This record gives sequence, C-alpha cells and structure tokens, in this order.
Amino acid sequence: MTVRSSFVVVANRLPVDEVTTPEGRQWRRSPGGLVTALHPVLAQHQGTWVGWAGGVGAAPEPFDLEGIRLHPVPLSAEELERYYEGQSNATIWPLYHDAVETPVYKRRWREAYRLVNARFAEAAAEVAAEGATVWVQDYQLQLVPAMLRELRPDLRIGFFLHIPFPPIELFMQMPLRAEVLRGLLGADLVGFQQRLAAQNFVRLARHLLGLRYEGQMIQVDGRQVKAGAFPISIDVAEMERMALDPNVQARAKQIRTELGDPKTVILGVDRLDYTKGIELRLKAFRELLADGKLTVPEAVMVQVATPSRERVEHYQALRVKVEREVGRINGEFGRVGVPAVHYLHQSYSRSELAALYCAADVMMVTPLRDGMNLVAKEYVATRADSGGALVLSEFAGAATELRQAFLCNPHDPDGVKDALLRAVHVDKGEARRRMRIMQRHLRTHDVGHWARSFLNELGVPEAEDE
Ligand code: ADQ
Repeated sequence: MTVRSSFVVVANRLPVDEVTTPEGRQWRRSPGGLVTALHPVLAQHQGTWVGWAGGVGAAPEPFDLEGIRLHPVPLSAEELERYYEGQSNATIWPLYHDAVETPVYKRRWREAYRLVNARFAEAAAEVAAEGATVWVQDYQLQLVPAMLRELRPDLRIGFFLHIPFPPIELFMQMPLRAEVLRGLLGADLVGFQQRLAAQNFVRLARHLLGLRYEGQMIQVDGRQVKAGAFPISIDVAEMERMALDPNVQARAKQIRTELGDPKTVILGVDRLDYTKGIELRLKAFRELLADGKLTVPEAVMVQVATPSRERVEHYQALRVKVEREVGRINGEFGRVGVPAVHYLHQSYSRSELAALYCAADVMMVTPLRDGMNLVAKEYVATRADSGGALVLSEFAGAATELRQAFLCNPHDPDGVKDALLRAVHVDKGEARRRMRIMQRHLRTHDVGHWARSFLNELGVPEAEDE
C-alpha cells in the first residue's frame, strides 16, 4: 500500500547511496546540504522524497531511512542518456549558464525529458496526501509543477532552481521554451538563487506568454504564481565543527608539509565543469609565474577537480584542456619533486575537503557563471582562525553575499591576476576582518534559513530543527 505524505520533495536524485557492507548491500544517507536542510521538515511531516536511486532498469521498492520515506523512480539506460546527459546536461545546463558552451538541441532528448518528467509527476501525485505540499527541485524537472497540478489541483507546489535562470534573449533559443515556462508556472512559488534570475523569469512570462505581473506576482489562468530569490547556503555549524576537529587540523598541517611547506597555498575545488573557470584560473597562475610575480616553491597551487558527467562530450573536451594546461605549467615552472600545480581528479570525503580548506591561504572560486557556489561558502565557514583569503567571481551567486571577498571578473585575465595577487599579499589583520564579516553573515544565513524562508513563503508550518 502506498504511504501518503503531507510533505513531498521531488528531485532528480534520491539523497541516498547504495553501499556494500559485510551485511550485504545497504542504503546510506548521502552527505549534502539539501538533505540536511530538508531532513527536519521531512521527518516532522513523515515526508517522502521522490527521485532516481542511481542505476538503470527497474527501481527498488519504496523504503524508509532515518525517518524519511524514499520513493525511487526508474530510468532506463536510454532515458539516462537522453533526459539526463542530453536534455538536462547538454541542452539546459549550458544554455542557463550564459551559453558558455554551445547548447545542443535534439528532438529525442526533449521527448525523453517530457516522458521522464511525467513519470516523476505521476510518482509525486501517487505519494502526496490530500492538500499536501510538494517541493520540486532543479532544472531536470521543470515540467513537473504543471504536470503535477494537472493531476492533483489540490496540492501546494513549490519549485526551486539551483542554477541561474537566463535572460530572455538566451532562453528564447530553446525549442522547448514555452513548455518549460508553462511547466514552471504550474508551481505556486518559483524560487531562484538571485533576484536578477527571478526578474528574468517574470519578464519572460510576459514576453513569451503575454502574462501580466505586478512586482514578482504573475497572473496565470486566474491563479497567482510568485517568483522570488532564496539564496541557498551550507550547514555552517557542521562546517565550523569540522574545521575545529583536531584530526582535521592535523591533516591540514600534514597537507602543507607534503606540499613542501610553501609560503602560499592556492586552492581550487570544483566539479570538473566548464562553468567553473578552472582553465582561466590556471592561466592566471601561469602568467603570474611567467611575470615573476609569483614563484615556485614559495607559491603552489592545488586544484581538486571532481569527476563529473564524464559521458557528456563538453566535459571530455574540458578534461583534456585542463590537463594540458596543468602539464604546461608543471613543464615550465616545476622541478623534480616540486610541481607548481597539484592536480587531483578525485572525489574526497567532507573531512579531507575541510582539511584542504584549512590548509589554503588563498581559495580561488572563479566560475564564468554559477547559481550560488557552495565551495566559496564552505571555505569561509572553515576559517575558524579568521585567516585566509577568498578570490571570488562576480558571476557566482555567492558574490552577492560575500562582498568582502576579492571579487573579480573571470572574463578579464588581468582582473583575475590582480585579485589573486591582492589576496596573496593581503595583510593578516585585513584578511581576518574580511573573513569575520563574511562568517557573521553565513551564521545567520545557513541552509536551514534557506529552507525555512522558502517554505514559509509557500505557507508550510515551521519544522523544529533536529
Ligand atoms: P554545483 O555546480 O555542484 O552545484 P557547488 O555549489 O560548488 O557546485 O557545490 C559543489 C559541492 O560539491 C560542494 O558542497 C563541494 O564541497 C562538493 N565537492 C566539490 N568537489 C568535491 C570533491 N572533490 N570531493 C567531494 N566533494 C566535492 C549546483 C549549482 C551551484 C549551487 C548548488 C546548490 O551549480 O551554483 O550552489 O547546486 O544549489
């Protein structure tokens, strides 16, 4: 019998990983801000999370884990390729990120996207109790709000987009444009990372569908749809705790020793994605070495690039470019046993990441466009000693809040070099002052605050914190 919930989250991925233990295969809650933020609300309302469990073919039966009901949605290998890798990650992802790579449009990808979105909507309709609240997440599921409203007009529906929402001129390229816009307008509340994105959305509704709006309220078929900005954040307390953990501290020291005790450790941590500006960051470092403004081994760079979307062509090409640039820098400026760039194409545990953050004098976050960028916030939260400096792209959502970072325009190589040099040479007092202001902001604007503000606006009663 299907369990019905008064609060349902719908996301492409379920917040669990299947792991092999001595007792056999088991599900484990995956780390991540979204689960942490939503867990209290889900637990209080005996909530259900609808999503793909990873793996192709038949989906596992619904199951419970730590007070949450998990409802897997199946994907075939072909759907994974067309709906997820194709329409989501080779069409929508680049288009919504200022088309920094050329979006690819394919009819069969759009068809798969429609089909899979309908499947998610049906699953949500099945598990939602009468009058329930359903919160749909992100760009893979933009058709779900309208499909779900069609099936279940009694529901209260929220949607949150984790990535940027493009200006009208770009959005208009997309063959599926009207359907996507109508899909989103099926929600009662559509949340974005940035105020500008919410403005793009309401203007688009008028431009494309001739809808009227006042402020951020759009009139659709006699209903009101509200758009708004809800900048996402991280579990600040957990990050601060981790940074103070003696094991993490010891590991941070060890990392510096292993790097040869340089004066300046410059760090980058990203998914290996062309939106993150990894190449331009490497180039800025190379040029500073060539200009003699930085020298090895006094300054070294560590670039962690998490493997990501490896079957999508854009990503394969990026990996080649990044690895070529790393090779070039090390070839020109490294010595035996002393590379200029330490490049790690690997995934790390949360505590190893925290140790890397603690070990870094300068953190470089230089995306060409980013919805928010949690790495920037994680770095700030780990600097318990209030030292360290953050170089941050103006094109990351986080730049709206982290104003005391060394802000730069990633399209301007001299600007990036200048920001990096200023961060390297900032005096300790100034660095501390900047960090403290940003930390204060984050403490009151953590991921729990994000979830509560969205759900309050949607009209969901507040959940107690865990
Ligand atoms: P992402 O594009 O994935 O997120 P980001 O916000 O930086 O980008 O989040 C990445 C997360 O992965 C961070 O929590 C980071 O710690 C973790 N991570 C990175 N490298 C790792 C590694 N090698 N090993 C383990 N963990 C690693 C999308 C949008 C962003 C938006 C978020 C949340 O693109 O703009 O901030 O969603 O809404």
